[in-house]
Amino acid sequence: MAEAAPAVPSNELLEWPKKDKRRFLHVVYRVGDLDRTIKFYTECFGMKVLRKRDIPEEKYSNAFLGFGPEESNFVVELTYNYGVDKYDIGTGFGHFAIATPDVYKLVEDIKAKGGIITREPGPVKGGKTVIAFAKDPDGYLFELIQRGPTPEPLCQVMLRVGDLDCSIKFYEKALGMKLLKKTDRPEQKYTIAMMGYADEYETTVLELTYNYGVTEYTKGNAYGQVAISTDDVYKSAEVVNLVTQELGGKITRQPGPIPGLNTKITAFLDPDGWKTVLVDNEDFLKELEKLTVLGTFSSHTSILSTWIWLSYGCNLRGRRWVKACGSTRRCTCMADPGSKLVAPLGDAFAWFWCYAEFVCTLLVSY
Ligand SMILES: N[C@@H](CCC(=O)N[C@@H](CS)C(=O)NCC(=O)O)C(=O)O
Repeated sequence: MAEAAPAVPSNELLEWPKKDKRRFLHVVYRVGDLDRTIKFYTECFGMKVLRKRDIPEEKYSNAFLGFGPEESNFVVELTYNYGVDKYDIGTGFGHFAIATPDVYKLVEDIKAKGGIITREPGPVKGGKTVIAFAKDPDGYLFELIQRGPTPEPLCQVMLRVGDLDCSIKFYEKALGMKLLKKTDRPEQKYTIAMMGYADEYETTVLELTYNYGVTEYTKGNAYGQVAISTDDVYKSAEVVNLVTQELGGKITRQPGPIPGLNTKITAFLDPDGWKTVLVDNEDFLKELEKLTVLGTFSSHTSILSTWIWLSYGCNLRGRRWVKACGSTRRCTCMADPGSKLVAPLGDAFAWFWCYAEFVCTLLVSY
């Protein structure tokens, strides 16, 4: 009989999230028109489109945008479901935040591009930091926060919670986050907790907001989840499972590879029902590498095919090139007198170019 793997003691298991290699990867949410949102984020916020994908079998498309590459930065993963142009954002989702050295200037630029500012720039009520709020085409709010240059301008995801102490404990224990800052503003009747893995001015953080006396919010169907990296989805899920027994929440997807993609993930809800997905670090990087290889390959392939078509029209007279590729033996001669010399040279050059392209593609890709 096979022996069961020895169970890891729970206090040892609970240490795992703190030792794990974690960072915020992306936030997933739904939009009614991808192009409209892409135009808004690139023109008004200065984000870059990092990649797009279309999954017709599942009737949805994604676009990834951010201020830096996915290998190092937090990005937004926009989801467009075919035919759905409106979503309910609910009352629980708060905002995303963008750090910028000059909120006043950013607000002017956004207005000039026709964007909506819902709160004019100025010090936050009860504090000193200059903020403003912009609304995107689907109604998601973006807090614009004045701060010096930072490697991660996409700096916060704000969610409202019904029991702040319970949520802080959950994100500390289940996800290994640190409580970076807790601010109580009694005059404004709210308390916020910044939760994350490193300095809030250098990386993205989760801002949990408790409004005095409010314990329930609606979730709507627009906001999705944040994705966080891990070195071991299985161990991480065991920890989450333990913590949910104490603090609430539940695992919604058992750890394992996504069929067809092989990236290992696990997903769960926190005590308020906010979803987090943990994604295997190595698998995530492999997925991005595959995309780079495909991208490089397709760009080289298009250079190659452009060259082939140019050659077809101008130099090698196509038929002879086709012959050189071995697909037909019929086209043995060219019309002009010099062809016997030039055409074979052209064929050799075409072959040389094919191989050179292929080798370059491999070198650039790996
Ligand atoms: N009731 C607020 C509490 C959170 C809050 O007020 N946050 C600050 C930013 S940290 C804010 O939005 N202030 C608005 C202002 O200063 O006009 C909510 O649920 O959004």
